[in-house]
Amino acid sequence: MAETIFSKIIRKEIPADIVFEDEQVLAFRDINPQGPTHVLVIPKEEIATANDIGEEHELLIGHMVRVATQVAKDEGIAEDGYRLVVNCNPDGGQEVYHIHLHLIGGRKMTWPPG
Ligand code: DGP
Repeated sequence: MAETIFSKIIRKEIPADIVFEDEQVLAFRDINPQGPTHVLVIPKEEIATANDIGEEHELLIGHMVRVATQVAKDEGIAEDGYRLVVNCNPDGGQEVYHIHLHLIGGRKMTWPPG
């Protein structure tokens, strides 16, 4: 896959407001927040889209979800609630082709999404 701007954020070549990092994942604040809390959780491994998740990624994807829920608790939005979103390909609204989990909260959200 072609490298994206998220690879540069992982390598710290461009700045980001990082809220969590370990060997497998990085979590940082979205540059265009859709709520008072909007954090992206990304794997350090380059996986382009949800369609590219293989059996070998199951633990990694589970880890991303657990990190997102821990960040939600750290941000103080867990009890009120939040949304976890993975946009896939053009119809899903994906703009950056390095898979990422959006954690959005701090406001009441509507359903269905637009
Ligand atoms: P998506 O549409 O699901 O591909 O979301 C991509 C998100 O990435 C979008 O909400 C804006 C965010 N984003 C894009 N470039 C940057 C960047 O350079 N820094 C940060 N922090 N976020 C970015």
